[in-house]
Amino acid sequence: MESRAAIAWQPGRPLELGMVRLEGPKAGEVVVEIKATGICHTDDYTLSGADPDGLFPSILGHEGAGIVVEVGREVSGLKRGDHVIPLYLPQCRNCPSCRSGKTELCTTIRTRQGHGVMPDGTSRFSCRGEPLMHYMGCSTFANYTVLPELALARVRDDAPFEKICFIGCDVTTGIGAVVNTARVEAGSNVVVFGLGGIGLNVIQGARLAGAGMIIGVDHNTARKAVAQTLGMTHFVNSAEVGDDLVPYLVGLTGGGADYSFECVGDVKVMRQALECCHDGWGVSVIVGVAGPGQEIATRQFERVAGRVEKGTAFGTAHGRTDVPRIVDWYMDGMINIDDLITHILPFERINEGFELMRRGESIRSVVVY
Ligand code: NAD
Ligand code: AHE
Ligand code: ZN
Repeated sequence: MESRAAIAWQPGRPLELGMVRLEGPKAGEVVVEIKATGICHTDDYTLSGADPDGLFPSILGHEGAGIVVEVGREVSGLKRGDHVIPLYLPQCRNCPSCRSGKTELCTTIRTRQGHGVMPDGTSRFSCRGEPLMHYMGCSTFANYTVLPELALARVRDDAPFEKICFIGCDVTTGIGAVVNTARVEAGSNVVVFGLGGIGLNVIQGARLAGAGMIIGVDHNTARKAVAQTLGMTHFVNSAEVGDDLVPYLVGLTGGGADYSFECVGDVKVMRQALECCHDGWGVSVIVGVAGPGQEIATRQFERVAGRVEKGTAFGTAHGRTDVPRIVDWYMDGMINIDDLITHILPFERINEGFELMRRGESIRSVVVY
């Protein structure tokens, strides 16, 4: 079949819109008509050429929502017409990692996804006879895409695609970082570095967890108002505080944060996030993705003093189980997605969505097909 797609032919160049060929589903696979997709910072990281795992030419996009239009043989849990959210971290429920219950990093098809191909080692996309690579196993910048059944979360039919696509990455990652990775307890003091799509979802996760102080740190004061509506209790302008940021935060929290979250992708901020934690028990969660090969510098004493650093991918969520629940939370009014989607653009304006993100003018742009 034919699919409209935004093709990343080369790093550092705008996406080229055109028609691509999509092969039908193989065993265990499903064709999804993508109705809406968010543009995530990570898509831009890969498009920039900085991502060591980036492959070209490819079809980017990993934050989508759509409808199943065709199922391959051996697909047992999905049928035509089901509403789904693609999962860049699948959940097979059977590999050693899934069975451990300790990690979200399902290993069944991870290597293939990282290499831009489907589980059988081939791509389903091509353009003028040239194969195009899949991206994070999702490729939601095409209005028809193929995914393995185990990389799709089935969700309720009445949830709006242009809102719930955001749950395919930032919402689940941000809220999951709080409730799954850190397991923040009620009354805890929380510091959130970076108030973009991720940090704002960490803030609403902290509110859901019943955190006490929820401190947001950013140099972009335009994020203060929306962060307050989501539950931020204190705003710290990192540009104004400057080099004294860590002691300032330790003072503000009365000894250090119980939990901090790095939602920027900057190794210097990761250091600040660790060092502003309370000694003896403070936990710092790294959500941001820094440049290739970068290292976090800190005094080893920070660890001796009991501060702990953890990372999280997709908020330590088990996608097929957790994503439908988060869709319910949105539909029940427990979480706010509407105020975070600042721009809804037609597919033809997808490159404008990248520009809005680079200029810090959007929180999240969503493209509808
Ligand atoms: P974003 O660009 O929308 O937001 C980043 C925010 O950080 C902005 O508000 C910016 O003003 C602020 N900022 C920049 N420098 C700062 C500094 N020195 N101190 C404080 N604030 C600063 O990005 P996003 O979409 O929220 O994503 C954040 C990071 O999370 C990215 O690195 C992204 O790739 C990563 N990410 C990780 C996962 C995961 O599973 N681990 C999932 C999605 C995104
Ligand atoms: N390829 C990058 C790392 C990218 C990365 O960390 N990706 C996150 C998701 S970001 C979504 O916006 C992730 O979940 N990774 C898990 C995995 O299995 O890769 C680099 O810098 O090397
Ligand atoms: Zn993402």
